Amino acid sequence: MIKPDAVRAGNIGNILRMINAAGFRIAAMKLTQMSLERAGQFYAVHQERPFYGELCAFMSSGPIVAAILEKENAVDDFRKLIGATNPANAEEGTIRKLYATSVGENAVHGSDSDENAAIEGAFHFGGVEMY
Ligand code: DAT
Ligand code: MG
Repeated sequence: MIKPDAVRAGNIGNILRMINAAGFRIAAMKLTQMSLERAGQFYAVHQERPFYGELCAFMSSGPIVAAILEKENAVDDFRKLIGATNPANAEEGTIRKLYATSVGENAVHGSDSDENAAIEGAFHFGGVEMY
C-alpha cells in the first residue's frame, strides 16, 4: 500500500516509478480508502500495541493505493526497497527515507511474508481484479 500521507503529498508517481525500476510486476492496483473498521481488521495483528488506535485512524484518514506486486524474492526485496519502519533508521535511497515523515506516517506498507502477502492481497482484491 501507498499510505495516506504519501498519497496526500503527491508521491504516488514517485513511489510507483521506484517500484517499477526495482523490477516488480504490478498484478493488481487501485486507489481506495479503508474505513476505520477495515483498517482495524488489516492491522489486527497489532491490536495490543500502544499505537494501534493511532495507526488505524491514520490508515483510514484518506485514500491509499493498494497493489499486489510480483517478483522473485518479492517480500525481502520490497522490504529492502522501502527501508526501515522508522525513516530515521532507513537507508539512503529507500522509499521511506525519501518520502516518510515519521514512524507512524511512513509512506508505504509491505507484507512481511508470502503467506501474509496472499492474505493482504485477498483483503483488497477479488480474483477478477488480479492479472
Ligand atoms: P512495518 O510497516 O515496517 O512492517 P510494523 O509491522 O512493525 O512495521 O508496524 C506496522 C505499522 O505500525 C508501521 O508501518 C507504522 C506503525 N508503527 C509501528 N511502530 C510504531 C510506533 N512505535 N509508533 C507509531 N506507529 C508505529
Ligand atoms: Mg509489518
